[in-house]
Amino acid sequence: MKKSILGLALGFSFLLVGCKKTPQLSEAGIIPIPQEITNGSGAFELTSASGIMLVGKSENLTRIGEFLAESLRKPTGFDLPVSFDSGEIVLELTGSESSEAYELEITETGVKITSSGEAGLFYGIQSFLQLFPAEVTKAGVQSVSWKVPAGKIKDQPTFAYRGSMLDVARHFISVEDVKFFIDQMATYKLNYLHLHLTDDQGWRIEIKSWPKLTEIGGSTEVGGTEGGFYTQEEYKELVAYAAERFITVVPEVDIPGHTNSALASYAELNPGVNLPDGDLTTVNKQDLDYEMPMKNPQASELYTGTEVGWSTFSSRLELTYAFVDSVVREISELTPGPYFHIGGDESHVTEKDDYVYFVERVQDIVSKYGKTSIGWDEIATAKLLPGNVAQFWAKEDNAKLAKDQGNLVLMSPATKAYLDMQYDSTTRLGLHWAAYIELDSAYLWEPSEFADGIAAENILGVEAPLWTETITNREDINYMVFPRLPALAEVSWTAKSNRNWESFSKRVAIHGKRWDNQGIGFYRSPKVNW
Ligand code: TNX
Repeated sequence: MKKSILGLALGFSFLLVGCKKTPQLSEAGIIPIPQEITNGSGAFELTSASGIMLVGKSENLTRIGEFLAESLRKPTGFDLPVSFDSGEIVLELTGSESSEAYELEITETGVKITSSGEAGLFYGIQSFLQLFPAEVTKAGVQSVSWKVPAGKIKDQPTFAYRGSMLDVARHFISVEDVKFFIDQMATYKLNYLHLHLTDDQGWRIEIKSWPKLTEIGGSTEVGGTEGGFYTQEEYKELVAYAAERFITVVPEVDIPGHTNSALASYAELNPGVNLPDGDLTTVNKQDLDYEMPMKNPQASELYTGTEVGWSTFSSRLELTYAFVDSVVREISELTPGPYFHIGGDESHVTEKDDYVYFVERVQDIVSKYGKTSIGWDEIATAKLLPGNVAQFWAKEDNAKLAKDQGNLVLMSPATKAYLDMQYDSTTRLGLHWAAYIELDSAYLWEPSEFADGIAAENILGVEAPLWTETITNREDINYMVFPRLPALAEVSWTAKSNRNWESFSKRVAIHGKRWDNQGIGFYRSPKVNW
């Protein structure tokens, strides 16, 4: 008798484990949390008979439908045909705008995602995918019941620019690893990938008119290991891969400081000295006559350390601008997006006047090639062209200078948004010059209240940069990025009134299972009940 009761109890609990209850839509764990969620009753179940129906006119509609189908075919093993004829999952494009807003409606009999823009449709798909059981992210066909909770979502982003940056200069990051990162960005509805392509330690993008940049300047990286670079074909491949996920690449060439890799590649970019009598060993900067033909310019040594602020281009050397012109032209030709990032940070050895002169001339070059300049906040000490953007990372005064000139600010405060900052004093990777950034700290801030005098209308958006002095591969990236990138994505997508740490910490735990399924070794923050 006792035995059979025990057997019954055991059987019952197995049954409970076997058929996990579908949560309510509002509890399903979407990140970033949508602006409006209404729970429905019951659930929609995807089966081998399910299909995707497209409604609307756009060349890209089939591709967007296929993106959803492919994401679901892999774990379910279902056919999921995509057509304009039938299917209970409807993707409806109602306009031809660039709208990122969408609606998602789920009933027991069907699913409908509607937007007036392709990007909005894509974001509706991302929310929908997050509603499936965590096995949806596992490799190989999984046997679970593919239910999503019924209800309605109405959603749209708060900020237009929601980005992340990879520093591929300090350590080179392979095309495959950048693509993996792009996939993760897409999940969290981020739409700008800033690639920090050049720095003292490496030049990572092929420039056909200046080939030694990658031959020499791309050959090493921090620590002295072998470097690497993207050919123009590879860069285009990244741009296209990102674009398919509604992510725009922002290329950065960091100038006039952080330029040792270029100065090591081409001697003539270095200030030569006109030695009056041939054997002066030290020359004051004031004595240099930049307009004169140079004698004895020396290429610098390749650098594999991590100091900053010690290199600079020669601001009064005409060749500098011929060089910048070629680089901006070649990269702009490969970049359909509107922005070109000119760096401009930590030029500690550039004279103030030279710096301002340089930034102003470079903005003109960028604008000549049809792009809008973004630069680190220091560029606001120069006169900014209308529309150009200052990326705030350290100095509120610089952000204010940008605002006072009528320019927008991109918010990347190092104490909140820097993904290379350690979580705490025991973190094995990363730096801590700005702060230790635990998950709750990365989550609990509001861009429009962070810097004195910088309000929502002065802000283009939010970007989370990952500097790679200590980061060498995908595993390291994953550890620093998860779970903070989703926190920052929610800060940039969801209005402050809808954000809540308790709710986020519960939702992020659900995502932890998805990361485990993808082999993402994330930081198990003690602030979360994983
Ligand atoms: C400051 S942030 C830098 C980078 C470093 C980073 C490390 C900025 C514009 N410059 O050169 O990699 O700190 O956290």
